[in-house]
Amino acid sequence: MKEPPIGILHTEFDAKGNAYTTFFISSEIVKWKLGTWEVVDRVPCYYSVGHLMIPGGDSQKPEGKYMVALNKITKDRYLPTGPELNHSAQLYDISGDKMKLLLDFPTIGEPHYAQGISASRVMPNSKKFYPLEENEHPYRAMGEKDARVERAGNNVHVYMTTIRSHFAPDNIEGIKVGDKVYFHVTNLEQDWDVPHGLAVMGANTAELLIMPGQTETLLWEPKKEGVFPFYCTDFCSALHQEMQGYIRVSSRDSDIALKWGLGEPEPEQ
Ligand SMILES: [Cu+2]
Repeated sequence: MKEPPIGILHTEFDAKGNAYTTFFISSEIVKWKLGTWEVVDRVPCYYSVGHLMIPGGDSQKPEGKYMVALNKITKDRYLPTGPELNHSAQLYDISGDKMKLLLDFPTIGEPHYAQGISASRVMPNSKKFYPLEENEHPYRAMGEKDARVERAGNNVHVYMTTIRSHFAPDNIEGIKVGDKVYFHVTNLEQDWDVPHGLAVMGANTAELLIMPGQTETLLWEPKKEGVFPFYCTDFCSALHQEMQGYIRVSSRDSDIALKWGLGEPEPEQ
């Protein structure tokens, strides 16, 4: 007779009235039937198995086709890269009577628990980008022609646009120490996975991340005179490194007029 499993840890369920329980010490997964409680299958895991994940496996509607076993203790399996090693995971097909190992792979940080959801539930609800024509942000700029800088007392509003691979405007002057500069950045991209970012040297907020079609605002309060660079902070194309600009800050009493443009500053518009 087979040894009994030891070190019971975690249980998940499939859609056919079966439960799957991990045994940390005997390193195995045991499949058993609800109601009759009989053990119907056992598979060894290569290392001490922790948690299990069956999509929906802890809900009223388990999907029950695949199961992932998460394995915390994986010494000697992967390259010794430092104090912590990769953990391992095992993917099983549980659609038949017997559990079938499909894949054994390294993963990072066996979590205390993991949850899976089928792609077909996520895909219809996922957004590729925000349509620009639906952007109702009060400080949006709908195209580069709309890009501009406006002063209202000590408040300066920069209506900025981003598209691969430049900002508009990317050269600004006439900002003064003590101004509150609001960068209202509209990402003009209308494509999947092309966010742009904005970081300005000396800003208290690290960066903005602007999704395609959206407008976000970063407040920058320059404390001293000088020329300050700003950058895109989200890798957006091979020319991402060129996606930058400069803003010149003058003394409070300077009479340098507000100017902005692409490349060289252009006369006030
Ligand atoms: Cu960018």
